[in-house]
Amino acid sequence: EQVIRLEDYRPTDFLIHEVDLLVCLFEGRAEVRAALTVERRPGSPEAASLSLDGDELTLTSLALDGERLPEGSYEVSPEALTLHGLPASGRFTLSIGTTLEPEKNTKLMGLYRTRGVWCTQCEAEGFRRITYFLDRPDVLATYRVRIEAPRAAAPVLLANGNPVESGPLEGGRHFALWHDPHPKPSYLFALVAGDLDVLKDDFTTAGGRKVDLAIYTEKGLSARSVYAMDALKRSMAWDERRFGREYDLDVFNIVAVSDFNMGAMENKGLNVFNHKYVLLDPDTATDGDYAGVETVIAHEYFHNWTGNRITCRDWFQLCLKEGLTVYRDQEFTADERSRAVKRIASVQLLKSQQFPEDQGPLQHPVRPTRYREINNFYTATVYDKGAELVRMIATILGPERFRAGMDLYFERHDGEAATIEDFLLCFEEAGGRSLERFRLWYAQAGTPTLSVRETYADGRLTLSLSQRLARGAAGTGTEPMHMPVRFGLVGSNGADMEAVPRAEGAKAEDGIIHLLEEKGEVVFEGLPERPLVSILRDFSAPVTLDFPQSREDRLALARLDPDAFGRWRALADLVGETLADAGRTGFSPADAAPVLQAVAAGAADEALEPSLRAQMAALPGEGEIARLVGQDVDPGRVHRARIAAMAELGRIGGESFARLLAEGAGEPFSPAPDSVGRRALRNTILAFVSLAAGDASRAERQFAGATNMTDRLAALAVLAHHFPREAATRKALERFHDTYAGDDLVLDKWFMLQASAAHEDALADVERLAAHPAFKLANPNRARALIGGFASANPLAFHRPDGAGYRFVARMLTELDRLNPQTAARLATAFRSWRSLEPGRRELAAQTLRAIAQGKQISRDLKDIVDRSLQ
Ligand code: HT7
Ligand code: ZN
Repeated sequence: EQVIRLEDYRPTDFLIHEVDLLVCLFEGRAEVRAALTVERRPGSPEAASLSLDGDELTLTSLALDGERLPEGSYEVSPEALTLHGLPASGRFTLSIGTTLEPEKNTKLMGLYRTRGVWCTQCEAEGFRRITYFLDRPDVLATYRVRIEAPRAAAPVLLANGNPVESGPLEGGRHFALWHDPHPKPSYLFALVAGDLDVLKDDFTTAGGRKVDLAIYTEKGLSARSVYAMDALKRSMAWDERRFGREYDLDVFNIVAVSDFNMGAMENKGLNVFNHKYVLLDPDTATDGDYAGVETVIAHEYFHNWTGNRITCRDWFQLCLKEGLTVYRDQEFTADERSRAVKRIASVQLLKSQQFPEDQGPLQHPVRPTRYREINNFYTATVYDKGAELVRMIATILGPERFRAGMDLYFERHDGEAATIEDFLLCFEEAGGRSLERFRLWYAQAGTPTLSVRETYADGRLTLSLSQRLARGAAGTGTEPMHMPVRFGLVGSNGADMEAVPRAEGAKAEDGIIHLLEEKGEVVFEGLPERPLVSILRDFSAPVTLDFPQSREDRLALARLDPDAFGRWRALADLVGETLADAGRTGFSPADAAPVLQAVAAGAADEALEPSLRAQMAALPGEGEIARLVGQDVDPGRVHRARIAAMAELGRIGGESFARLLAEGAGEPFSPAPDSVGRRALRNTILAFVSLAAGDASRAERQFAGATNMTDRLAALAVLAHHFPREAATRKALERFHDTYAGDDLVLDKWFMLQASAAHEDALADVERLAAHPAFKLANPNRARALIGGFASANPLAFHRPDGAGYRFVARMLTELDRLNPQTAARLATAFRSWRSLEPGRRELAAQTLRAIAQGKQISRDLKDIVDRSLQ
């Protein structure tokens, strides 16, 4: 099996300057004619052949400057079209004809058809499924695209860039011509043709360019894209304000489709979205969906500069665009909503998704150095840890110098395919600070442990810090890295103390300790009292914190820390440790009481914004608790411990929770942050209170009376998860299904909710759902709802001690793999933490993984994940 290595990177021997594409769409087939303006790169060998990538293509014609190429001057293999004896200098035109069958393309890469709509997905290597090409990100060309299609099936014809011309053709067909003046790599190519509804608007940039905005959806759904349009306009304005980045075409089009492998795609001027991240209204979408739409709309828009104008030299540099763009979308949400709430949500995501990846067999550095299948590297490490690294650069340099570094990056590399080295150099130059110890973060995989010890006597506080990185599955280095550690010293009055530190082996300035070596020490003198040490504020480095701070100090910080993130972290760490203990040895109400009381107090604290109260109230998920348990995890015990803690919390919250529930009932829906926060708080509490009382009636009432999907689904979740056998639950599930039977996005929720319901009959339920007429394995959202809901969100059932949960998932993945390897591979990562299970389950999981690996027709995507999981 071929391994691609960073060290083997070489520029191409040929440049492609222009691409002229004619795409003719017919029922059942597409014909593509590409005219490529090519030139041998000055200095490259005259004898070098040109090897163009191809995948599942049928070559129908081939010409050089209009002359058919003779036999023997080219070869065609399943992966390439290789041309020999091409001109030594000057530009020449290669004309290539191919045919494809979009209707049969279930991989959803290249040109495919979804609900009658033709659309493309080219990242990472999909363009080679449309025509033969140098399908790699460092080959930048301008594109002119003519689409011809039947007008009835496809009145809307879209491609990248600006529209040039359109008109009728014979036989009920028509055409549209598009031109994108910005040189781009092939992975940003897109076209869409279909019968779509549209929502239109416009935006005028700071420089005075009027941009026509349009969001295309399947028929009858455009009223649901109003919020997405609003999010788009806010994103455009924010990028101008915060980063000085303006949009650069006359149109910006978004198309929402039903069948899509990921969330969305940032194709130049023509973003294609999974409709889950566009379509919303209060009756069908939850507050979480609203947040998701806002984030993904912003993320794809921000790629216009970080990804499109400046792209990646090769796929090893993926974090250059993805980590940076996640950082930018996180900052957007922080500015638009609440900084503390957004930071907590990002840290929760990092810990629940990236930490297990970084601590298990799928570990890889933020910039990997080898891969077998690039699609498997769109990971939490590249995206979310990648964003943390950008955040650390901003922390190290401070806001002004960080902005200067970004400005230099945009100025210096606009129109180029860049590397992480290029990026870091901009910050070193503009920031005037060496990032030598920092750049190791990109190369060294794993979550470092930051140990902190404090001693205090006579007004003198000493903080001793040390860092350690264990070598993991990736086998990368373990050198000390530059760790910015934000901190505060909190007095008993709840205010930060002013204290000037002295440091050795570390630097301390502006509330940040810079740990550059393995060990460092910081001393504060003349303190009026022993402070509460609020460490790693803002989660300023993605580390595991080892700080044996007393429970009393942490409970005090959870009440007093003037930094909202610090309050949450102190409490969340205590809750995590308490539940990890319970997951090892069983839940003890007496041991947990002080911590759960603090949780209830956080939930009730009216000085905090509602979303933050909801975050203070939420308990970590079972996956996160299992990670904290560490070794020999029994997922059944973890589940029982968490449920017991929820019920106990409901008892402790008592009257105060009942009041919160009663006060909010009937609040009208609004997507504004405070309203969202109040719903989140009430719905978190609803589960606690219902469990404490062993009574489903509150949830039943909420379900029946809900005026929005957030409250309706939260109530249904309480019923399905905690009262699975009650007749009321069955009736509610049926009613939900019947009400929304024609709505795919809501039906996904119905599948997901049941797949993730932890109870003894869960596997039988999921098997039944897999045979439900509305279950479609070929639709990624539906497959993710059922298989992902079960394998990743239902640890109790997935990890059944008899291994039947594993075997069910293996069967489904093997079937899915034949249709859509990329989605199958992604879902298979649910097995990634199998080594930390107790021995019985560990062996069964390993057996299942080995059985998948031995499957006769296994794809490269799935095999790569399974092999690496087993290594
Ligand atoms: N850059 C996009 C990644 C993506 C993708 C990758 C592989 C296969 C299908 C895909 N669809 C989208 C999304 C993003 O990060 O913005
Ligand atoms: Zn992205």
